[in-house]
Amino acid sequence: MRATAKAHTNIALIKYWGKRNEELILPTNSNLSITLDGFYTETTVHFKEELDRDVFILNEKEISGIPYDQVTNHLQLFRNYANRQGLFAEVRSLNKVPTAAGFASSASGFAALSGATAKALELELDEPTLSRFTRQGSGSACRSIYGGFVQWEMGKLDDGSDSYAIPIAPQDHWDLRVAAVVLTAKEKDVSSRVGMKRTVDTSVFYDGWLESLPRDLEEIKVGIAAKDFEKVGSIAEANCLKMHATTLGAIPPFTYWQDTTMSVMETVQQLRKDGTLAYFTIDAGPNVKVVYLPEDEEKVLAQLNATNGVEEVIVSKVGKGISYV
Ligand code: 2P0
Repeated sequence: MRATAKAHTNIALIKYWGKRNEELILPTNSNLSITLDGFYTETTVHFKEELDRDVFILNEKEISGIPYDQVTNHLQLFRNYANRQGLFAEVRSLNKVPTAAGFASSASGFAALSGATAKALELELDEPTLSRFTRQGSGSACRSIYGGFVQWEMGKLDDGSDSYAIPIAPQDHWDLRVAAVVLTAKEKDVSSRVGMKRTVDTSVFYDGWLESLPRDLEEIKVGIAAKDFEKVGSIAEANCLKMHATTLGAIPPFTYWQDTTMSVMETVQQLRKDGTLAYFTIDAGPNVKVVYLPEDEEKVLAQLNATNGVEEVIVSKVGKGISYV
């Protein structure tokens, strides 16, 4: 009873920023991402009769504490579903997501864990069901089941059965590039889980954020279908700015930006003034991701690398969905 799955991380163009149910991980809004080929997790799950507890090995090191608890809780969802209580697993993960790049490895991590666990238990889950399971490990991970352009449906039901990812356009629909701009990093002091909760509970700007989302989502999908880069990029950049604005209205207020974050934002805006279409987006950390078209790669990378505080720029193409090794 053993299987290996590989899943890629993703970057949201329309952000998930808040939960309506924290235990089931149900979001306050539908959101949309691109799966990236540059960063992935490969996980082998091996259920063994002789184990009396789960074992989690990440990058060759045995893990304990909160990450172990998250993995074993996630395995428990599948054990309950398969009616295999008392059957434990050795989980071995290799993470090709440099933490410095500011991508949550939880997205590729929980997607690969879910895929490998379901396969090892011979569950034959369809993709929406697999996405629903994955969502309960980490919200953004439910989008990493699919390649290309992916929407996470917020759903309406209390039990979460209608909250899962759906593919919007496949990997080969559109050759976009995403540069992960790694900055000289300081410690991140508000995790995304804590940050989004504080924002939902206290931000005076949260209602405005929520109100603006359905239109952003509809419009960006029109842009993706038409491959209208200016439309898609400008909606994504504005959506990111609105998400980050909500943190300034929280009590106590906070921001994920550093001075160098703003330097990169300025570089991107200057590129546009000079006639090159490029747009930024930022998650719950200081690093910036820049979306651009392949023909502009040389110009975009030169300007990003010349920006103060930039340590490294890592380029991704649009990636594929979960696969089994
Ligand atoms: C996103 N982020 O849509 C947003 C944008 C960060 C900013 O999803 O609590 O690790 O595990 O569901 O998915 C990061 O949060 O949070 C995230 P949990 P997750 O990509």
